[in-house]
Amino acid sequence: MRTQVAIVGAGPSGLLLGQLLHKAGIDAVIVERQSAEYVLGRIRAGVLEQVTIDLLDEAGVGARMHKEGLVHGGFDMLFKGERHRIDMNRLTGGKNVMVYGQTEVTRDLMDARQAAGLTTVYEAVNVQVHDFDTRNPRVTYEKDGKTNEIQCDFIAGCDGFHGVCRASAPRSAIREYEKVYPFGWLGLLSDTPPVHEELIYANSERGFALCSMRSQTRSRYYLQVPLTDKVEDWSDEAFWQELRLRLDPDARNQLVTGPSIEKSIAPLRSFVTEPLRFGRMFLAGDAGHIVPPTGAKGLNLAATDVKYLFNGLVEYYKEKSEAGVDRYSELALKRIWRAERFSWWFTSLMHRFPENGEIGQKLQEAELDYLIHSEAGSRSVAENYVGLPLDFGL
Ligand code: RFL
Ligand code: PHB
Repeated sequence: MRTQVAIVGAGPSGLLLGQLLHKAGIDAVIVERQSAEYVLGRIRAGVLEQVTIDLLDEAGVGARMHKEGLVHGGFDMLFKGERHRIDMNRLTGGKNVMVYGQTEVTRDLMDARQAAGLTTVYEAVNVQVHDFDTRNPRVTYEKDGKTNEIQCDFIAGCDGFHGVCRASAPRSAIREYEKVYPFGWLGLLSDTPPVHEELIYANSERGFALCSMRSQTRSRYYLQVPLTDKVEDWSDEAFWQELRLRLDPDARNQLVTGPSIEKSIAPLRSFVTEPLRFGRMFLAGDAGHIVPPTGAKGLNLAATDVKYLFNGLVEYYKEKSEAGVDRYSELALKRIWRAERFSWWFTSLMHRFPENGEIGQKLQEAELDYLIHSEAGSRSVAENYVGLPLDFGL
């Protein structure tokens, strides 16, 4: 089989790139290791920045998001038992975020791909990338016992943190920066009304908690837990009890509990690969970087990587110029490092780090106190949370 762009991975990065390329008349084939149901079963991101919303519109898949997504103009920060609202909308001159789950974004993209009759190979085994240092790269995979080959102009590595693309880049050409945090997030999804109409980020004595949602009737909550904890250690009742203890009295009284639909533990990591281009192979999304989820940046960064890569590919095919693909890595990394900084900072501010001692705790409280009382401090949080514009600082 021959195509212009072979995309490895059918997560949000791969599907969005595929859809944008299709709209621009550029051929792409997607090869995914898992089944479509498995991809849809992963409960992940919930908050979309304006640039991501715009991109989904550009890809022609925004209709359901605008109908069902919840527009949020602020969020609460809870510390020392009190909640303080960050009025993002006012502080950023009218910007908001959209609460709409990654599962739904993925479903909308999958539906659009299917409606357009485009090829996605699911449950591909032993996917490998070859010859990306030449003008004739290839992707091979096994399916139903047969080996298949895709010849292409470019490979887009959209295969997440554990994918094959980054792992196939020559070790001498790659530099990786990593910080692993000494705790994880235990997440619980339930068909219960959210405790509050906006998100609550809580810094409590017992550790961080986040109250988020997927709709007016579906809630998503997270607790900071030690890395040694296992999901099986946490009954639903134990989760709700611990969440109550990390909230303020008002929220505690409002909290509606119920059986979990999903429960999982995710480790927290900051990670960046440089560069994001190896000859004719590019990395986009979690394949190239990971942020801790505290700032809700992972999916949004994946979307903006895809936008920069898409622009470069359009320039290549429509204007016969390599300038855009040549700049991809540099442009994307600028934005990535800014989001890495914010996610690391927000994580450091909101979680408990016993290893930093009492002084660490006092300094954290002083910083929170400064942020909510300073217009400049609050604005800095707000402008990063809603997302920096695509051309910020360029
Ligand atoms: P994905 O979603 O990991 O998709 C990669 C796909 O590649 C496939 N794959 C392969 N396919 C073929 N061959 C191989 N060898 C392959 N290896 C892997 C995988 O099966 C998969 O389908 O990466 P992508 O597309 O770059 O998307 C990134 C986002 O999923 C991620 O950044 C976000 O989920 C992060 N994230 C959040 N981001 C936000 O913007 N806002 C949030 O509120 C937010 N909350 C979160 C999050 C991530 C979380 N977890 C569990 C990591 C909350 C959590 C708990
Ligand atoms: C979520 O709803 O899953 C979510 C929301 C905000 C975050 C992280 C995750 O910062």
